[in-house]
Amino acid sequence: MFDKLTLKVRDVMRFVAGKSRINEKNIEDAVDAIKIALLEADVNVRVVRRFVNSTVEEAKGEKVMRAVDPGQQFIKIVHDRIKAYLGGEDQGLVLKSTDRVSVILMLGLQGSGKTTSSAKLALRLKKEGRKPLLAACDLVRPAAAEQISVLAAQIGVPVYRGGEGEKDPVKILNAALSHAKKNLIDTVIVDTTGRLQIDDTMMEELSRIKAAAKPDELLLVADAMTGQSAVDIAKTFDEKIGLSGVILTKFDSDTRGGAALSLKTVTGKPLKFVGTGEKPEDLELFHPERFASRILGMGDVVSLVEKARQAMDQEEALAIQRKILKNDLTLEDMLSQLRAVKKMGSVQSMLEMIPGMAGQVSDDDIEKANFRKQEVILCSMTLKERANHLIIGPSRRARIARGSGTSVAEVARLLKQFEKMRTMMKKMTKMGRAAGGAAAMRNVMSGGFPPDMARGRR
Ligand SMILES: Nc1nc2c(ncn2[C@@H]2O[C@H](COP(=O)(O)OP(=O)(O)O)[C@@H](O)[C@H]2O)c(=O)[nH]1
Ligand SMILES: [Mg+2]
Repeated sequence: MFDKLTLKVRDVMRFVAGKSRINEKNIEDAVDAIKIALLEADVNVRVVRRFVNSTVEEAKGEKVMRAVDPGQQFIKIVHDRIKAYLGGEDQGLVLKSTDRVSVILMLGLQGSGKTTSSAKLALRLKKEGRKPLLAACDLVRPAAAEQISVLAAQIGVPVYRGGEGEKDPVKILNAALSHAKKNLIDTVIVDTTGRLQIDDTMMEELSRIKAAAKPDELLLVADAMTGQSAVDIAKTFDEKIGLSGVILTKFDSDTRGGAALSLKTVTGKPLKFVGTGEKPEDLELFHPERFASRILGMGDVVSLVEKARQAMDQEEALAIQRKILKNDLTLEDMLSQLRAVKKMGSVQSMLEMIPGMAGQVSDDDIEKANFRKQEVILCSMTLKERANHLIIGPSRRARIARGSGTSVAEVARLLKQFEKMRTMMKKMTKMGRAAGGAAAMRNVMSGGFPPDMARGRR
């Protein structure tokens, strides 16, 4: 996600942060480089133009030129602007209280990921303690009802299907709604028919479904990989049907991120969720703040800790969080994190969240990093060694290498990497502590950039 953009923008940021003085020329050069990066990321041209004009204007203002640290000020401006283009604040679902039935209508073209996303949302709501029902209102594709039933069984959510030969989605919808009322269901997620292209028949059918459903949320499901066309589709659906938000799917495969960056400005509709894989768990609430930090290469400790929390049990995650803050992370923690990473699935997405790693890792690097090997090395250490890495001298290193079937160099590399991780955490902590703990860490990420992080030093 945003891989190339992140790399480019980081270069610019590093260049600017290194300047003790900023003049109009510096600013223009920097903004120009960002402009090219944005265009290459397939961001809408008009959006780029607006971004450039407003950033230059603000950056040339008194505040930046006269600031004690103008580089930091400039970076903050870019960060806040990217955050605003990504939609500003987090936008979750707006549903009724659980004593009534809320309806979520899923719209979009065929293959965009509607059915998958319906199941993902259902699972998410179930985890939040709601009682969702999936309504299979895609009657055009023969296998559609079957597909949603399989997914529903997988996540343990009920599904409502019409009878054999039923041709009218509105009938099924109405039946599903009364079924929901009788069965203490509080949220009905309606999967609809998509076509390969927007056409009048589809829009008419959706209008009828909308009128019957009186939805609380009208979500467009669009494929992020289609870039600007996802934004155009959102615009059309909003004009014809009306949307409350967008889910961008296949975010895991979209390296450019142009759709996410253009959507809010072009359509005025918020990006609420992103699909990050094919499994029912692979749906994330979209956090503009965190993505802005990620694009600037600041990593994203908040997401990291939260994601780890899902994979580890709560206790363990809290303990690690506490350790990060106290800076007494051990090799033992590294081992449990490695194992958590394996549980989490995508190593790439995990690494992207680590400060300084964003845009630095390719799949190739991940191969080289060889997580399994690291796990074996860590397992060949004694508990005492894992509790205190400082006792691991040359002879212990040799023993660990022998025991794990690796080389002394590989053991050394792991230890070095661990040191690096600790140093990085220490930097994060310093700024966190100075401003008062973990909550402040979040603030720091949104505003006051610590100088060495913004410079991208590791
Ligand atoms: N990698 C990836 N694949 C996805 C995602 N969402 C959906 N898919 C895949 O896209 C294909 C089409 O999804 P489907 O839900 O059937 O689309 P629909 O026609 O709109 O209902 C399926 O193969 C899904 O597994 C996602 O977020 N990431
Ligand atoms: Mg479908």
